[in-house]
Amino acid sequence: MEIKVIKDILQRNEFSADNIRKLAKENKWFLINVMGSPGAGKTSFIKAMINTFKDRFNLAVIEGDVASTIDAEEISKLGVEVLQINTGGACHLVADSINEALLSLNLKKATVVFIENIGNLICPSSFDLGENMRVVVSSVAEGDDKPYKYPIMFESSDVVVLSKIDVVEIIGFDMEKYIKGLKAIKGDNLKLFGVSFKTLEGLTELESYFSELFNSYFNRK
Ligand SMILES: Nc1nc2c(ncn2[C@@H]2O[C@H](COP(=O)(O)OP(=O)(O)OP(=O)(O)O)[C@@H](O)[C@H]2O)c(=O)[nH]1
Ligand SMILES: [Mg+2]
Ligand SMILES: [Zn+2]
Repeated sequence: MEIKVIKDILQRNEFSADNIRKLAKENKWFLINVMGSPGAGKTSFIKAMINTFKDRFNLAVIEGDVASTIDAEEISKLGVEVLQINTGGACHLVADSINEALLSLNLKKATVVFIENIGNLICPSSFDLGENMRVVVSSVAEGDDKPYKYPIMFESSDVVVLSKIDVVEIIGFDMEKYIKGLKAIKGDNLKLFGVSFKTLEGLTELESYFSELFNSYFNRK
């Protein structure tokens, strides 16, 4: 008897991700997959980006959480279109849900879409969402050893946002060790921004990086 095998889950995800890429290209959407541990500062990062860019670009947010609409409510207060995905238990977002979310958001052409992934340093990095870029938000509070312990997440991200730099002293965070660990993974491709979403330290550099990126993607001077 022949045994039927259901198509590999990652292969199916790739198919959906390809669809998203096509859709995004046609509509000139720029999708940013924001990953990181629970509480690392993913929502804080997205809120900071919204405050900086909402008057200059079309923005939208897809919020992924196992449960609740807490983050979506926060984002919605800033006057930006937001859609919540509740995975009900799954520890990462899949391209199928992003596809559906993009269609139901009814986005304008030329929109930056922030996707807040589920708080998790492991499997979200294995699931292609058809995104244009990946940002990992890693906080000082999690410790300076994270690049050593979770290399794949850092390897697969284009930008590392190290948040909570206001508590470096309290935590006893060894910045040199952290950067050494990152460099071992990223080499010269390392784009690291140390920021505090509390004191706003380091935000100017982060904002000018994204400003340049969006301007060139949307062909603006
Ligand atoms: N001191 C300090 N606190 C911060 C900073 N960034 C975020 N926080 C706080 O850390 C907590 C978690 O931040 P969020 O932005 O909600 O983190 P998240 O990654 O979205 O969390 P989940 O969605 O639950 O995974 C909040 O209480 C923030 O106010 C920072 O740079 N410094
Ligand atoms: Mg959040
Ligand atoms: Zn998972």
